[in-house]
Amino acid sequence: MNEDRRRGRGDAEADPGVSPEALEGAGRDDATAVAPGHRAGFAALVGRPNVGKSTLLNALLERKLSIVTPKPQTTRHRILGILSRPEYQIAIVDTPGIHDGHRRMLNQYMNRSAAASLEDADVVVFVVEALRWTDEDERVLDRIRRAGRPAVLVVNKVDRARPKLRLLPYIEQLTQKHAFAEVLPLSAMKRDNLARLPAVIAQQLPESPPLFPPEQYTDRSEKFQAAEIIREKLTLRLQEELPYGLTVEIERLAELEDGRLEIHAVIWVERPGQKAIVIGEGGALLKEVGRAARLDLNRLYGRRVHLELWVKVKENWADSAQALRSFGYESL
Ligand SMILES: Nc1nc2c(ncn2[C@@H]2O[C@H](COP(=O)(O)OP(=O)(O)OP(=O)(O)O)[C@@H](O)[C@H]2O)c(=O)[nH]1
Ligand SMILES: [Mg+2]
Repeated sequence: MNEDRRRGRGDAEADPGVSPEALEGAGRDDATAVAPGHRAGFAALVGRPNVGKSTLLNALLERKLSIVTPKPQTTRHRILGILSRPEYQIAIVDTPGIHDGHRRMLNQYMNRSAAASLEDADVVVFVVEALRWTDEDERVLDRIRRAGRPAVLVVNKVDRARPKLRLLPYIEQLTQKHAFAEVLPLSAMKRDNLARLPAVIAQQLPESPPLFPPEQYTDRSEKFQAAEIIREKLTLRLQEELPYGLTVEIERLAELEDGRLEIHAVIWVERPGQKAIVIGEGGALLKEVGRAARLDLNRLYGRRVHLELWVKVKENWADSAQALRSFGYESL
């Protein structure tokens, strides 16, 4: 690898032996040339629900891109996060947790989109929870075996593992199940042992120039992220089955004369009874959700947001192909 070439302009300027002409040349090279041996490709984060895939994506990108809640089946779409470094570019795909036992069309969509990401990836990052192994994990591993892709095993939530000594036999058992390219115990939440993961993933990618412009960090629009933020706040506050029966649609996004951004969002629920629960006593729950969402939206758009929320009913939308399509759950 040509270290001089990869060195930033700042380093060269600090070197008194470098002429101004040479500095000009170095600047141009850095802007256009791809480092020799540069790697690029797709890495899919897969696993059963709630193991911490979205937390891991956000931690790797050091920004909140994918929503996170303590409830399973939070992520419903593939979400791409792009990590660009001089030596590699990893297109990391967060996927819905692969799950059993739910027969609705929405669940099928979620599982299909996770499976498609797994099959299309250059490398699979199989995320499991430290000291836990369930039938659902086993079935995800089956899919990984069938896809025949190189797989890195991430044992997440090690901060919670007690006693720590049990981690070794746990990991030993998993490595006997499959020939993982690498095994990494870490904590996505605490960022423990996270630093090595990008290079470990990149090692499994083909040599290739970058696939995306270096400044691009996702393929998802701000509008998509806005709807997700509202769904996250609802999911955090609603109990039991309700979060699974709602979806959020941004109906209007417009700039106001005072420079604020006006966002109108519709929260679609499946039954009239659910509407009252989402609104809450005297509108209290909706107000609280709106307040929490607005804080994140201000940050997302870098300016003040005026948010209005409506709750509407579309009977059994999660089982209607047409409704799913219109809400952005593309059929695969
Ligand atoms: N203690 C601990 N909790 C974590 C860690 N990583 C994630 N969590 C928590 O686990 C829960 C689920 O995290 P998510 O990132 O939403 O999990 P997911 O795999 O994306 O879940 P789905 O989208 O439902 O498939 C959240 O409450 C996270 O805060 C970790 O390293 N340690
Ligand atoms: Mg998720």
